[in-house]
Amino acid sequence: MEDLRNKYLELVSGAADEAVLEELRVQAVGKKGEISLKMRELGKMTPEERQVMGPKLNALKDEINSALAAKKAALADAALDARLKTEWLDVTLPSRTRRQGSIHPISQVTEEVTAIFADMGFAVAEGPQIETDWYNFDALNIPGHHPARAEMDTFYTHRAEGDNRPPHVLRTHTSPVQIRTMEKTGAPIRIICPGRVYRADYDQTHTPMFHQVEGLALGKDISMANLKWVLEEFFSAFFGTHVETRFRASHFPFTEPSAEVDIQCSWEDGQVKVGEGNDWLEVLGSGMVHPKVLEAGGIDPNEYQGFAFGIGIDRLAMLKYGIPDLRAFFDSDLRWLRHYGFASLDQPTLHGGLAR
Ligand code: 2NL
Repeated sequence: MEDLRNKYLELVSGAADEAVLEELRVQAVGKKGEISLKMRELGKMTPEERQVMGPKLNALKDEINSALAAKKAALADAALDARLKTEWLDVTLPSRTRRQGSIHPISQVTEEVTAIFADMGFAVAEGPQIETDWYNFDALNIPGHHPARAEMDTFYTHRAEGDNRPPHVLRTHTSPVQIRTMEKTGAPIRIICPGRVYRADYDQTHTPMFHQVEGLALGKDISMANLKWVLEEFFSAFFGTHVETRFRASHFPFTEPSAEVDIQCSWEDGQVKVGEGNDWLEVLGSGMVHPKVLEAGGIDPNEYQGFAFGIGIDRLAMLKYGIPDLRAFFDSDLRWLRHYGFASLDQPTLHGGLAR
């Protein structure tokens, strides 16, 4: 037994790693280990022999287990020491600079517009970007043969083969949201509908997706005069200076009468400035909601009337922030945005540099 003890204590003390230790444990005190086999022999002994050998074997088993545990701890300590010697950390290094994001000008302008109209009692309404042709066209008194409904101008979805229902469209304006709101809440109504709209158009001044905000005010006696006041109030607040507006007679299928609205501006060295000078810039379409459109929204045109208008948000953003090129919005090139005062710019970072 003394041999057994010496053998295992020596092996344990010389073990190089945990795997070797585990092998030794199995070999010595595992179910079929040497010590365990010896313990099994106890049954064949006389009671006297057993009384001597039993405690001795148990003590040996405990001793080997303790030696295994102690060696395991020693190996772990040594491993940690080795790591501490090779791994090091320079806590005086400056932290990594993190690029700072910033709000996109389209989002910012949408928020600005929303806040100004909210002050005048307009709520925000939203709706689907994939619409039925009823909500996008028919309800707005846009007839089937109207050029806006041609494949050339509008994105249509495809139906499965044999499905003869009319295809859905990517909404070409946010007016469908206004029809849906009329149906849902009835009059009176005071809402704006900002959001993405889609037209099959792509050149220097058009992108297939752009942003629009439409407004709708319905009541017993809402007039063109209210429209003019609301728009002047809006443009003055948005551009931070009094802005004159000019109404020109126009035509839309969904309004009667209809007006295109210009804002006062000056041109200098190819730069446009809003709210001064003697030039005019066309910025929106508007009018009194057509009785057929009210009917389509479930509202009695003999009881209610009101105005509607539509403005391009991208255009507003370009005007306000002097952005001459749509690429700034859609190329995701931060250099463009930064150039126009967006993008995080020159916000100091913790270590005194500028965010890049
Ligand atoms: C434009 C034209 C306009 C409307 C949008 C509208 C919506 C309903 C009923 C009547 Cl539900 N009208 N929206 C009205 C006139 C013009 O937008 O050229 N926008 C840039």
